[in-house]
Amino acid sequence: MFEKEVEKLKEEIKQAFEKVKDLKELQELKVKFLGKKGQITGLLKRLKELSIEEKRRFGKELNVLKDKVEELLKAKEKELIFKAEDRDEGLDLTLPGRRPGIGGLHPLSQVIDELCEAFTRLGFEVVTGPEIETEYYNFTALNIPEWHPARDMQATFYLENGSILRTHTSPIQIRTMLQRTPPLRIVAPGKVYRCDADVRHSPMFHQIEGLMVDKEVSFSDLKGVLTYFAKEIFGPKTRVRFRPSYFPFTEPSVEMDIGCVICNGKGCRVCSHTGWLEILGAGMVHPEVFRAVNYDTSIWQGFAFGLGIERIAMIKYGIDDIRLFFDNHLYFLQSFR
Ligand code: 2U9
Repeated sequence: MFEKEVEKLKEEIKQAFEKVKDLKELQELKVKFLGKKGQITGLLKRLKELSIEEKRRFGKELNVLKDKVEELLKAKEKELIFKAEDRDEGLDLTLPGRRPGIGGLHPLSQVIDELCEAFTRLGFEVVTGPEIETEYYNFTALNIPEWHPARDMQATFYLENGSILRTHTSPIQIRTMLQRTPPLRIVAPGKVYRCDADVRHSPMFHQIEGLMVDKEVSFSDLKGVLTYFAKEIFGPKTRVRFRPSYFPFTEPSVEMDIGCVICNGKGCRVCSHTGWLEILGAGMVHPEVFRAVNYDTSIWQGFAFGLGIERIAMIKYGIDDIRLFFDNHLYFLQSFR
């Protein structure tokens, strides 16, 4: 009698767990079999009606059955939750969508674009050229003598075939002058290479150089163009000053400073307490350079300038280590988006 009831219950449990469709039904099964008034609980209560031997046998059997039902409940619950997540009702349509990662221009590309746009507004055209150069285009045509320290093995990357990696973008202007006839207004941005590496120097860095050639181009034009550039890039209130300097390819030569953007000219660590930041070199094109490209120096004059992009970007954004531009840490790059 008791045995049959136990067997019947076992069968009922088996079928119930096969049929159960959702978590609500599963909870109902839990109550039905294990609840205070549940079927297993009911049979356990009736054990006292049995003989000692039967009590022992069925007591053990019912406890095993109870454990089994508990196990089945857990397993089925896992299975049903997994299924529910897979179905539509498990999809939370109110969750915000996942945004695709959006790329952005590298800060140096942004500065190059900004500089090119500023000079384009003044009628300059953007030109480019090869990064592997000959000593002639990189040095000789620019009136840089054989003995000049810039030609040193230490400063220049020499390739096995005798070519070099350009140390400035000036060979672009030489090539352009050889291809065209004046008047000329060009800016040449690009990568340049020098054997140098520390917080302020990278073996590869970027320059932009400009060249204007015409019949009447004066030092005043140079000052006007470069003052316009400084105010465009660093703001309309930017002050500039020109100091005499020396470059083999320009005569006379100058360096241009802007009032320190950090301390506003009062003097700080960044400007070495001078109130000024050096940002570019420039000058009137040396007659020897015009002779190298067969431009008649009795007709044509010109000015040229050169500046380092990284230096401009470091000043503009207050960056103190040039290597940050090339480490490509997303956290750094994303702050320029
Ligand atoms: C031609 C004739 C003249 C380009 C010039 C500079 C002065 C200059 C430096 C600035 C910082 C290089 O990046 S840097 O290290 N450049 O000071 N560059 S005049 O003069 C030219 C170029 C081409 C045919």
